[in-house]
Amino acid sequence: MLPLLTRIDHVGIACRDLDRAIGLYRATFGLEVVSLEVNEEQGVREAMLAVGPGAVEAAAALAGGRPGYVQLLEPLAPDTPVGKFLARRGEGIHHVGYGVADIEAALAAIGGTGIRLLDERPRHGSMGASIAFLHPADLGGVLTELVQFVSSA
Ligand code: V0V
Ligand code: CO
Repeated sequence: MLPLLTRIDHVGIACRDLDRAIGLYRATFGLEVVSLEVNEEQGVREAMLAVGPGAVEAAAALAGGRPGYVQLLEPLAPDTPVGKFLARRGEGIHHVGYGVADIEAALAAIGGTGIRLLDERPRHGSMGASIAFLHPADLGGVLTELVQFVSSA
């Protein structure tokens, strides 16, 4: 069961203009968008940019079908988690997402330590993953996301 966190899945970055942010990461680092989604429940339009050697292909062997990502997040409205974050702190790192093997078991274990769960049950995340958030005030000011990726293979 331990350690609960199997890998770093993504770094979530809040931005005001998603297309501009994608352009910046492409021009600066040569990163490409592998998924672009609107997630109404989370209040975001988000892009996943794969990071790593031969990111998408090589990751099949390295990380069970999922490489590391930069997740660029644009709010759908001001009254959303990312919209409020931008108003309060401006653009920048919003959260860190970690891979877990079994998100229900991880939530039960982490909840048992007293860390506040923002999601008692997993929700729908990017590229078909199951996700759940942990309260930043209980984790040194870092909004932390658990990600269980279910391979379609
Ligand atoms: C807010 N705070 C943060 C924070 N957002 N601290 C660190 N990192 C963040 N991202 C702090 C804020 O500075 C305040 O601290 C306090 O929390 C309350 O802030 P607030 O503006 O009143 O915001 P709340 O309380 O309405 O909501 C904050 C939380 C909320 C974290 C509870 O944003 C939330 O539930 N987030 C989880 C969902 C989410 O973020 N979804 C978007 C990503 P002080 O000043 O009181 O000390 S979606 C995603 O990643 C997907 C789809 C995916 O990966 O697949
Ligand atoms: Co995320």
